[in-house]
Amino acid sequence: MKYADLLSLYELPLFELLKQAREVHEKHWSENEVQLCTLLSIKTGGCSEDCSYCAQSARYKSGVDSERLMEKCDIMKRAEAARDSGSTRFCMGAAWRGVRSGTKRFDQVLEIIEDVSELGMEVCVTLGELGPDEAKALKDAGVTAYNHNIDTSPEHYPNIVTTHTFEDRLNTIRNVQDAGMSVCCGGILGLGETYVDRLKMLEVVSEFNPQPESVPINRLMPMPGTPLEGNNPVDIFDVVRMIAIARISIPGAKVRLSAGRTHFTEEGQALCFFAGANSIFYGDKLLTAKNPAVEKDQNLLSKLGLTSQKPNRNLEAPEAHPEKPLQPACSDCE
Ligand code: SAM
Ligand code: DTB
Ligand code: SF4
Repeated sequence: MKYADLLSLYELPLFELLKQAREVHEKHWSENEVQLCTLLSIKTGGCSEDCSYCAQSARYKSGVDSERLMEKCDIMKRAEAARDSGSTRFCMGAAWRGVRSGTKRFDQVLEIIEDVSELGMEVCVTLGELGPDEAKALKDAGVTAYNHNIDTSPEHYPNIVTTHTFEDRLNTIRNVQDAGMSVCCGGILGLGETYVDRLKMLEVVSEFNPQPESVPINRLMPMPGTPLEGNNPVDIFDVVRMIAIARISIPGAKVRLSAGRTHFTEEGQALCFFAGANSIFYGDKLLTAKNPAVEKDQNLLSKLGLTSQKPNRNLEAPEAHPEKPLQPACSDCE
């Protein structure tokens, strides 16, 4: 959806926007279901990149130590526990700039994915930058979806990260699509961006062809020691507004209410679900930051009459729109 149309949605009175988002939501997601995803940091800290929101960058004194890649058997135990607690998607994150075929650590990750994918959950990974070969190898190993966020608008991105570019992010997303994996791509609210940046971020994500299978909306969790530790929290109504606009502009995607829920009230979260959020991270830890306890989330979902979505291991990457051009891999290709 183009910026002008997103802006028209943004300018609506909140209840009118919610009404429109709800209509789209009911048409595409009539089941009152929420997907429960468990996140596990399989390689924490020590990252070469300088993303100014991230506690895992080696450049900041955030108190997050650099750890080695977790052992496969430990990951399997966590994946089995996630499945047993009702999660239908298991997302593994690594604090790397990216991965390269032919390296020991990439081979180890492929082995881990092969085993996790036997458990019957959707498998999502977020490992940073990928080339075409790496993307294909991940798909063959059993990855359902690859998470790679653009995080903010192309214009604001260089204010947040300097060690890689917005175009680098788009190239990886193109490689993921070409390999036939689903794309999970969203961003963070609270990076000092304007509402224009937020809408431009949604313009880029909603104009992907095919559109992403899932769209995480994170509210910045200000991490001590990072450059953004003192940022003001984004108002919950602004979060709700972005979820509603994401729902309308990317109707078939799971919109994931991601980082930041520990600071939201139950009423705030209920409004996010009403606006079109239909997926959450489930389990008391995100990568390094806190997430609500499982019992608390179960209680909230039950109070709202929401149930958990079944896994869809045969999930196909969304089809590209035949009459629209594929988005260019980077601006050099336009
Ligand atoms: N290194 C990989 C990458 O950059 O894509 C994967 C891990 S990275 C931590 C995954 C995503 O987590 C980021 O793109 C960002 O959207 C989100 N994230 C990281 N730190 C956050 C924070 N403090 N608050 C909210 N979201 C955060
Ligand atoms: C996403 O968009 N949010 C998740 C997941 N993808 C990998 C990560 C949130 C990280 C929050 C900060 C932390 O735990 O360090
Ligand atoms: Fe590294 Fe990813 Fe954190 Fe950036 S967001 S510092 S690439 S782990």
